[in-house]
Amino acid sequence: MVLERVDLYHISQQLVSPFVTSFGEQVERQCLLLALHGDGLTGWGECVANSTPGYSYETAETAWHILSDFLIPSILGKELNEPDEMIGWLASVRGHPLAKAALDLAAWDIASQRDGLSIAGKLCQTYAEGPKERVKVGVSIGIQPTMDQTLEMVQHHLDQGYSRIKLKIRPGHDLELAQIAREAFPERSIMLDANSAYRLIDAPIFQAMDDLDLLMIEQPLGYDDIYDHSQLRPLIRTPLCLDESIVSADHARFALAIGACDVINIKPARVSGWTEARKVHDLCLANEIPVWCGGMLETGVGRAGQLALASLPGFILPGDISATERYYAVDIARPEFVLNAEDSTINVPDSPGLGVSVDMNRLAKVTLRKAHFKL
Ligand code: OSB
Ligand code: MG
Repeated sequence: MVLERVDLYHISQQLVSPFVTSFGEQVERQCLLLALHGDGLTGWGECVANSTPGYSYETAETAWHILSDFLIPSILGKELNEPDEMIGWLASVRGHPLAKAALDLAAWDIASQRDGLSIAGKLCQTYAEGPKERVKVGVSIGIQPTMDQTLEMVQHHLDQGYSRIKLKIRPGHDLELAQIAREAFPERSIMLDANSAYRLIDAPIFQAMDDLDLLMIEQPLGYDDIYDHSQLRPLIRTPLCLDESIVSADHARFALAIGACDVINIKPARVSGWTEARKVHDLCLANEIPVWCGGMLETGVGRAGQLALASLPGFILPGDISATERYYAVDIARPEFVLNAEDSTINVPDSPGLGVSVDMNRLAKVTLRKAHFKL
């Protein structure tokens, strides 16, 4: 099919509660959405770059620039046969994975619709088994003002049915938090995410967590560092998971080669999209490295994409893919995603493409600016 037109939207949605991490606080969440048109079909993609360069160097502003001035012009008029062709067309731009992932997801959406398959079904065509129908999920809890509020928040999400809790940590808010959480919830699956806030010299903090039976510790050291994680790993007993520092399948290969991690959090956006995310998954599956699908507070568009990815066979750990209501009171996509409380899962969409539709009225209400690109 010929790619004829792209509509680009920069949106801002209020989060139900502020999300605080070691790199900052988010009250509203910005992102870009794009609609890719061809052969009478429309594919949607989400660029998870936010207003500030905290998690990634990309922002909604830089992604707007890269998409409008380089990426979108380079794909208009191209004939798309299979979705994995898209990322190759974007390769002349270095970096900017979050911007690229939006076009990559739209390509998966539109090509899956053409084939009458869900994205999960299309992604899984390369495996003996089909996609999982529901995937295990957990919840990621931002840093709370007090320890009591953290425990209340954990209890609240356990009551809702989430079986895995991730707590954000930062220097000065780490060991004691982990100890208190473990004491309050001795049987629960708890993990920590440091978002790169520590250095190798901080190893004793993580060694002191050895007996807390944590599921894993995510990205304790530098966002662009793989080597020091390989140095930290033999010093601690808690499984080490990488997030920020795995930006491609090659980086995953480097990490495995030097033993830098036990687990990888695969965020499709961070690795330029679903085609590359599946490569990371395949590498990990072949090397018996468990993976899970990370999140960036996605709208329903990105969340549908996360669920499709997490339906692949190697995703055996619960993902950061919570129900819509955990993020937004009202979202731009329908239907909303709900938690199956009995087994802490969310259903993988099974209708063609993403399996969600964008509510154009709602979209208009949250749009800060939009632009249209045609041949
Ligand atoms: O490090 O996993 C992270 C959100 C924004 C940026 C980085 C991260 C996160 C989360 C939230 O932990 C995951 C989610 O529920 O979407
Ligand atoms: Mg993380």
